[in-house]
Amino acid sequence: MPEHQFACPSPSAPARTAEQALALFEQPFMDLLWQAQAVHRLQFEPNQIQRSALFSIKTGGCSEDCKYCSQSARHDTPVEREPLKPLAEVLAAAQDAKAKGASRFCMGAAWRHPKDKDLEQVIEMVRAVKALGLETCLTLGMLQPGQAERLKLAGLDFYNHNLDTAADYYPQIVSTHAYGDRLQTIDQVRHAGIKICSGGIVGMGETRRHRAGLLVQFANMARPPESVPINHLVKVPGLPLADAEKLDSFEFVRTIAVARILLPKSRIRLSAGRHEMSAELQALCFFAGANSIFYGSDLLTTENAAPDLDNQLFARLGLTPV
Ligand code: SAM
Ligand code: DTB
Ligand code: SF4
Repeated sequence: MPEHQFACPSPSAPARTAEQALALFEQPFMDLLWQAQAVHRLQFEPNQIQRSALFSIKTGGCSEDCKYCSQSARHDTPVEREPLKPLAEVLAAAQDAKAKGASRFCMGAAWRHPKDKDLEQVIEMVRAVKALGLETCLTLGMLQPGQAERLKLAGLDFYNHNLDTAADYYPQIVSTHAYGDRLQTIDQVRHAGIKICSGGIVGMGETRRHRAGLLVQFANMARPPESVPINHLVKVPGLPLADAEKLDSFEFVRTIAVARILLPKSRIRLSAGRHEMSAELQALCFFAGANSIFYGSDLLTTENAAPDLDNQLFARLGLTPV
């Protein structure tokens, strides 16, 4: 079976095909949004949004060549390398995020994979952040056998590891690791009993079929990710994708809606790129089924929408935090 087909379709649901997902995309916009909103209301409280704070615990200097990433050592971007942050700094950021209203704290490191000695320090961070009463999430790159189990023992709630795009487009975006490596880490996380956060990026020059292919990968997992971040490419100067054509906003909303329909039980997170989106576009994304955001003035190396503006938007739309 080629790698981009489905390793483990759910025993209870028939495998979805990219053609079926494309048919969803191709519906009239209003029909698609109506359907997505109906699915959303069956599974979730319709006016509640979950908020995750994001914090870079180790920045830049990554060995990988992901064309969208400002932290790759292979691209000449304005990002300065920084070593693993001390525990006290991470804890202060987590306390601040909690005070502002985040329910989850996601710590990201620009690694191909964590070394065992680094993992020991990260485990201390997970323990300390959890003790504040926050949910914890890590994104550290690929995991070696046994590492997911150590993170589970430390009490980690979520591990983020995105597939980013369809399997057949991935080699055009990353050459230093393979799609199969990403799938393997996701499998290890699932088997260790940690919840999965996995999504992708749009606006990288991919086709609608690629966007459909990414979503179908998740839909056909035996247990789809609990959390699915949909990022819009942030065009950092110096990236190989810095001049990628902007994705049409309605196509972005369609992607959220198809994600909601194919992944009815997953929280869909309106992720990177929100800074550039109008309040009206974000409201359409929420109507299409997005029910989570990254909350806080920074993402990893780029700006996020300001928390004050987010809170004003929530008030205008009658949305409440989880
Ligand atoms: N190194 C780890 C990895 O690759 O999984 C964790 C960090 S990596 C920055 C996490 C995710 O951020 C990527 O998988 C990608 O989806 C997202 N991301 C990175 N740069 C981005 C950008 N310029 N625009 C939108 N999303 C981006
Ligand atoms: C995810 O899907 N998006 C976040 C998080 N998971 C780690 C990262 C977004 C990064 C945006 C570009 C930057 O700030 O470097
Ligand atoms: Fe960026 Fe992660 Fe790729 Fe490294 S592995 S270049 S941090 S996306």
